[in-house]
Amino acid sequence: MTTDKAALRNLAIDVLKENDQGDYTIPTKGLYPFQWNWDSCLTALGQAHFDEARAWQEIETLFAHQWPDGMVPHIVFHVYSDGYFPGPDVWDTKRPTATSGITQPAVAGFAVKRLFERAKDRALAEEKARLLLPKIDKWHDWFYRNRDPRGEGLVAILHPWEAGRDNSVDWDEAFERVPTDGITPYTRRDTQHADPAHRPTKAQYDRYLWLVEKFRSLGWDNTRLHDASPLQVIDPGFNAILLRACADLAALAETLGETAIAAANRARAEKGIAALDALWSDSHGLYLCKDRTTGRLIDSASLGGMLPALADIPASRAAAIARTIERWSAKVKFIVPSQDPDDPRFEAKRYWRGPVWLVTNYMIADGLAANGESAVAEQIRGSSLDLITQSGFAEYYDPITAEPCGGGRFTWTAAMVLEFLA
Ligand code: 9YW
Repeated sequence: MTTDKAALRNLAIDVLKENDQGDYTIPTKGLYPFQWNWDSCLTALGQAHFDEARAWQEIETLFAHQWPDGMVPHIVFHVYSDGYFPGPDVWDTKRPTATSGITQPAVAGFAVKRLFERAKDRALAEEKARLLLPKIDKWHDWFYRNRDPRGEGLVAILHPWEAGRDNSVDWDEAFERVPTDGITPYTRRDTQHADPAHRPTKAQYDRYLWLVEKFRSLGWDNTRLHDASPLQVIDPGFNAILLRACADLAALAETLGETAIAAANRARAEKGIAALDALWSDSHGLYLCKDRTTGRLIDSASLGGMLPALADIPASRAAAIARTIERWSAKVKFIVPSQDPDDPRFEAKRYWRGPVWLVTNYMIADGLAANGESAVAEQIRGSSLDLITQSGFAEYYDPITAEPCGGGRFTWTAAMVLEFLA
């Protein structure tokens, strides 16, 4: 593929337009035919480079499906398609428009502040930011009420799909406690669209489904799910994204004169940043997940532990993360791999157990650049664009060979290219 910036930009815009359904965008045709939560918020950043109104619409559509309790679901099933499993009938959340029953990383606050700051159409930006502000605040409040019931300052994910890093090594240990007996027999669809060797295993899928069926049996009542779930993991990446979103929402609210929203989100961010430090691992040079059910840190060095670069962590921690990336980059050709390449559980092509993803690259690079680690940030950006020119707009890439993996013509990958080129 071309290395010419303008040509690359146009190719990225083509991917976004191809997957555009009018007021929301699907991640890719075939494999993922609905609207995904964090995909949409990051996609909006790309769309804003050529159509600001369309970018705002993307996030507005997502929030139109916010649950009455404040949760923003991870999938909105706008139009029925049997190409994806588990579909709306399995989730059975009984929403007016079908949605899944779990959430995803809270990038909305971060994306909306960024859209607002860059907007050329100031009147539109103010109108949309005012509309979204209370909704995002309600979502943040939902997180701490339902996923941090004892007020520790950090929230737990109850399902690997919530973290957005479905089959990461991070969940292996906790997954051993999730049973598989009694699940309804099912047929996967993902392995019909993508190479099964690049996807989660059957043992993992069985557990994904057991959790869905468990939560469904509790009527998707979020006041009950946390304590009932055998999987409660405090993911530093997930928390850091939420904490950055809280800080960004506080700043945006301040600008718009919404002082109560500003104060609430600033307090969440400050408490969470202080609590996050307990997840730091000196030996790995990054943050680790904590298993809330055992109270122990999980010994897995993944990119989830580097995403805190995006939040307001101490500069010394950000610098240590940059050094860890330098160490990892000596072992693979393209960064940032989703797992430490020296870890025996590393798998170069299997989804979140090794491959490089442009969205996580974007967030890590952004955080490192803001912390003065511009050389490593630039290295991540360079690697990302090299992968595109060698292998196109794939879902994810083998960090050793650059082989494109998963789905093709992928929306958020293209959106991140527009960001990296800007
Ligand atoms: C699934 C859409 C989603 C992403 C997730 C990623 C994958 C598969 O694709 O999930 O079935 O939900 O892991 O982060 O949002 O691109």
